Amino acid sequence: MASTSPVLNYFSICGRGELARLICAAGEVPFEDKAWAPAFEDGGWRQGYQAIGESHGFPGTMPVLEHGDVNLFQHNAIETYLASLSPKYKDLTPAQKGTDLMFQLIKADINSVTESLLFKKIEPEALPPVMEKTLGMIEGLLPDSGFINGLSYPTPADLAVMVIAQGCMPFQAAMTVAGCPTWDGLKYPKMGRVAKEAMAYAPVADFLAASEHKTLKADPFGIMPPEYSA
Ligand SMILES: N[C@@H](CCC(=O)N[C@@H](CS)C(=O)NCC(=O)O)C(=O)O
Repeated sequence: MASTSPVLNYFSICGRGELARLICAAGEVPFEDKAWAPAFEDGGWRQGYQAIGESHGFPGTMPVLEHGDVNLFQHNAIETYLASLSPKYKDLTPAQKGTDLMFQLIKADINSVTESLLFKKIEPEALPPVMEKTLGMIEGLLPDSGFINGLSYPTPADLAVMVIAQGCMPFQAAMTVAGCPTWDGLKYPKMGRVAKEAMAYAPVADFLAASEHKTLKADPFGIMPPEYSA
């Protein structure tokens, strides 16, 4: 294994990078958070980031993880790799690891559909029925108390729920545009609880407090109401 810390290259928003950051924070994996700021300029992604992925033979997208000889794109692969480095997560059971990946992929699906709204590939009216079905399904999977894998600390599954429930771009930003935001935790109380308890877990709370660009809640398009960031 590389002796240096992994370097995560991603835009200074939540998106496909925040769960990797949170896995490092909660999983106690020291990493370098190379956040590309500002993420947007002149109405689009700020240019130049393509060279990072392309230098490794990947598409010119982010996130890209660099760790010694290991270079990865595809955000779920990056998340799982980082979890495998974690002293807290590397020895989870196959069932716990499978559950983590399932929630990571649910989060990825929600990323895709909410991003489609913000990039105007779907109309706002299309989002609420999709969210109702998907978020209702997540709510039904969550425990009444404690974390998803039954441990005293959040695993990637809980952190994925936290990203869906509290992350601005594109999750809550798109839901807000479509009139179905859920960050207040009222409609889906179990999601709200898991997200809040994951955020309160000390290593996560410390990461959020120290996060230079406040990437979880960064709102570059000014979509969210003031109460969201309060
Ligand atoms: N399949 C890749 C997709 C990565 C991706 O589309 N990243 C977006 C940001 S979330 C990006 O780099 N967009 C800029 C572009 O496509 O040029 C993954 O899951 O990581």
